[in-house]
Amino acid sequence: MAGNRTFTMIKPGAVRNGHIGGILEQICGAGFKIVAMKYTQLSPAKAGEFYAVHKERPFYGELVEFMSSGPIVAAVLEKDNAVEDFRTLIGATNPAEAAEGTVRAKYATSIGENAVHGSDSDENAAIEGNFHFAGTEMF
Ligand code: FUP
Repeated sequence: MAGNRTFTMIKPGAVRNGHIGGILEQICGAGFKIVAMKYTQLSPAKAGEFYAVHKERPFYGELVEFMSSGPIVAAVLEKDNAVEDFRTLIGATNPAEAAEGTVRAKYATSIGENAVHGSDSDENAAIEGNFHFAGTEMF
């Protein structure tokens, strides 16, 4: 059965470009409820840990540098079929391939700086939410 929570980050590039408000409006307008949220900055070590699955990929170093380069908005979101519906809302990893109107089509500047993260499974949504939030910070 599909779960009802996903985890997202508004990445440093989108924050720098002034898109926090626009992105949150699109997310909430699509029916997602905010269960947890914080404005924070990842250390390189934390960013490296979050993206450890990509450790052997050529872009890993740049990814860690970018994700720790400035503040992010981290959030846990709730909706029926949250993981899949959120990935549809944000569009393809590469904004050049993202469907028109998706968050990445509107706000991402490149595949490496692609505006937002969205969990890719219910299992990872739970792991990623717990990585950023204590139980007392989720409502
Ligand atoms: P997604 O699930 O859409 O966030 O995509 P991935 O898990 O495949 O990638 C995670 C992050 O790695 C992307 F958001 C950006 C970075 N990445 C690159 O920089 N280059 C690539 O070719 C693929 C991913």
